[in-house]
Amino acid sequence: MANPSHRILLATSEVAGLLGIHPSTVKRWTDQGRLRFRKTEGGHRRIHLNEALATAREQGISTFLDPFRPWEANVWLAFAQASREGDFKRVQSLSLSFLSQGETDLMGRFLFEVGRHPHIPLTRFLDQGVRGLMARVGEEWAGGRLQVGEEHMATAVVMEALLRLRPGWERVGMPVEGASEDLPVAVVGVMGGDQHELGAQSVRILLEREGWRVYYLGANVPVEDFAAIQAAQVARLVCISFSPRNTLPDLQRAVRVLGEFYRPRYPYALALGGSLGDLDPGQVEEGPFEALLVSGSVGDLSAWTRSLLQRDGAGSSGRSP
Ligand code: B12
Repeated sequence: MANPSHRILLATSEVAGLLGIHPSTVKRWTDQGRLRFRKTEGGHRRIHLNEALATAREQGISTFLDPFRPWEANVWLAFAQASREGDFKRVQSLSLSFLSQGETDLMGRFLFEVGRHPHIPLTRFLDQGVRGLMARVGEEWAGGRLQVGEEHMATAVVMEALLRLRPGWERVGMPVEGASEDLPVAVVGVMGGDQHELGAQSVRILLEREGWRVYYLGANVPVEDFAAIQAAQVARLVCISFSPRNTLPDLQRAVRVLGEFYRPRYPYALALGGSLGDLDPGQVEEGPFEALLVSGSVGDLSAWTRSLLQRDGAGSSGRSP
C-alpha cells in the first residue's frame, strides 16, 4: 500500500480538528516555527499531514489516526472522500487491503471510525459503504482472489464494527441503561432460510440510533415468529431483511402470512427490504398493515419511519394500542 502522507496538505482548521486544539494554537505554532507550513497563492497556511502528526507526537497529543500507523494518510484520504464526496471507494479498497494483509482488527476499527464520523451520515455509510464493501468482497471471492475463510472474516469484522455502533456500545461492552420504556418498539430479523445478516444488522443499528427499541431476531427467522414477537412486544414496526436469494413470491408469502396474523387492535407498519434486484415493489400487496415499505435502502427506511412517528405524534410509545 503506498503511503502518500507527505503529499497531503491540511488547512489550519483541519489540523486543529485532527489534534483537538484551537485553530489559533495551530497558527501560533506555525508562527513559532514549531509546525512547518507553506502558503497558498491566496496566503493561506497549509501543513503536511506527516508534519501535523509528528508535531502531535512531540506534544504528546494522540489522534484518531494513530492506531492506523503507517497508513494514516490512506485513512485520511478515505475519510475525506467519504465525507466530502459521499464516495466510499477508498474506504472499500482500504478495508479490503487491511483484510488481505490479515489486519482485521484495523479493518474493524477503521469501519467503526467511518461509521461514527460526524460528517458521514449513517444511512450513507450503511447503504453505500458497507453494502458496497460486501459486494466487493463477494466479487473478490467469486473471482478467486479471496478465500471463503476471508469472506467469512470480512463478514465477522463488519458485524463487530456495526455492533460497536449501537448507541452506548462505543466504549463499553454493554448498552447504557436508558429510559427505554417510552421508545417505539421494532422487531427486526432476516427471512426464514436466509443466513445473510448484515442487512438486518444495518437496519437494527439505524433504528436504535434513531430512538427505537429493537428486538433483534437474527438470521433465518420463520415469518410466523415475526408475528408472534410483534404481538408479544406490541411492536409498532416489523422489518424483515431479504437477500438476493429471495424472490417476489417470498415477499408475497411474508405479507400474506403476517396479514393472516394481523390484529388491528395492535397495529404496526411492515418494512420488507434488502438486495432485491429488479423486483418491482408495486407487485407486493399492501396487506392490512398500517403502512408498507418495500425498499433496498436504510435511507428510505429512515425517512419513512420518521413520517410514521410524526403521524403518531413524536415519541409515541410502541406499547400503546
Ligand atoms: C457475506 C455473504 C454470505 C455470508 C453471510 C454471513 C452473514 N452472517 O451474514 C455466508 C457465507 C453465510 C453466505 C452464504 C451464502 N450465500 Co452469500 N453472500 C455474501 C455477500 C458476499 C455479502 C452480503 C452482505 O453482507 N451484504 C452487505 C449488506 C449490508 O447488504 P444488504 O444485505 O443488501 O443490506 C443493505 C440493503 O439491502 C438494505 N436492507 C437490508 N435489509 C433491509 C430490510 C429493510 C426493511 C430495509 C428497508 C432495507 C434493508 O440495508 C443494507 C444497507 O444498505 C453477498 C455478495 C453481495 N453482492 O451482496 C453474497 C450473496 C448474497 N450470497 C449468495 C449466495 C448464492 C450464497 C449461498 C447460497 C452460497 C452457497 N452456495 O452456500 C449461501 C446461502 C446461505 C443462506 N442459506 O442464506 C449470492 C446470492 C445470489 C442469488 N441471487 O441467489 C450473493 C449475491 C453472492 C453472489 N454474487 O453469488 N453468503
